[in-house]
Amino acid sequence: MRIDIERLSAEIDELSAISEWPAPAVTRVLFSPEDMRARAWFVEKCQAAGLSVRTDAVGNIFARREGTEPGLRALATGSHTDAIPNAGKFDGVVGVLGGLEAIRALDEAGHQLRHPIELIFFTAEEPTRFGIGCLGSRLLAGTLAPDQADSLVDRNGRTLAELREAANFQGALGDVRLEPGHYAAFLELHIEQGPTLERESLDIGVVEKIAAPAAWRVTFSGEGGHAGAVLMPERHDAGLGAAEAALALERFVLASESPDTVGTTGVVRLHPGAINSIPCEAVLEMDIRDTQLPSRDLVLENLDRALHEIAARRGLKVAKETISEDPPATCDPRLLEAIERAAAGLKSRRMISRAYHDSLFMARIAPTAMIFIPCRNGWSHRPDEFSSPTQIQRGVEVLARTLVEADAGF
Ligand code: HGY
Ligand code: MN
Ligand code: MN
Repeated sequence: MRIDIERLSAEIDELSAISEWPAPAVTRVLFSPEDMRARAWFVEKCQAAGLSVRTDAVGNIFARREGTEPGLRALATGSHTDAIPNAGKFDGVVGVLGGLEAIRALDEAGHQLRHPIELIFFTAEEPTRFGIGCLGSRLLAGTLAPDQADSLVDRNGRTLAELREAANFQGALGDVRLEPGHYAAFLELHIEQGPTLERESLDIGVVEKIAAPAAWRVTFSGEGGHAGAVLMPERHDAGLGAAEAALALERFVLASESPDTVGTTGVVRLHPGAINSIPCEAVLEMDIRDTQLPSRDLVLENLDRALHEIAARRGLKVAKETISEDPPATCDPRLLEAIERAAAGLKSRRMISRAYHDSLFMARIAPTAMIFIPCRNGWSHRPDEFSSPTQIQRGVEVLARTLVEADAGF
């Protein structure tokens, strides 16, 4: 079997050019013109490979090839191509286009799988549009109520329902859900988005556990006022409440016993956002994770208390909205062994994923595992994110071989 890395590298570059931001940055947000162009481009590629394609009501795309034994449940692989602002060109894309290349390589080698194979392009793994990550895979796994999803609102006040209708994603969100057992197994190839594999000069990461993200939206409200006229003792500055909250999050995370506890205040919006106006409102979006739930939830408990203490002391109102609080996912032991067999001859190790992925939700409905490849300095979510053609080729080869292993064993 031969992985055509020249073809795959050219496709990764072609897709990266469909971006709202100029190269080397990639930005491709759900429902943007770039997202829609990328979807059309991807469907054409799948059809050219002889796959039948369907799109569900939230825009998940399924490209399918039948197997030699009708009636067997499909094997599935896939990832996402949406990209946060100022991102790189490999996050998610390696799993989508690498999955396509694995299917083509098996086909070109004349290897017909017993099971049908489905390549999944998940809608909105990134939280950029609505603040919640893994929108497509949450709905597939049935962990997000369809009407709650349809009423998600973006910063321009447009709902998912409106935007998906405008994008011509047909059908009711309630029809997106797949029953547990729908797939025989799910595999996702992804860049590590961390430094471990490169630091230890390894080729393949066999992911056993996927960290659980919690995402909060916190709004402080104060009186605002003239930056010159209101003396300091009379102020109720929402911006400073927000600043204290972000530092409190850092304090609680650093105090955690678990080295895997991380916390980020990635969004801060001040209103009205004028240099000479005391912020009357500050909206924070806070991301807190760990693979150990108790460590993560202790941070959440402390943070919740601190938010109310800061607000009381500063004469502010505070409102906290839980965007998501998910449990970590454990990958299927049989698939982990299959990946290790497929990676024979390469240097691999078992590891956890600190980033979340669509596999976090696919693990709710199918035996699931992830294959990591190294990325330079562990960098991701930045334009200089990079994995070499050789690293990508090895990852795709291991994915293809693992599909063959799963085809025999599941
Ligand atoms: O944030 C994450 O972990 C993923 O890259 N969306
Ligand atoms: Mn990402
Ligand atoms: Mn990703």
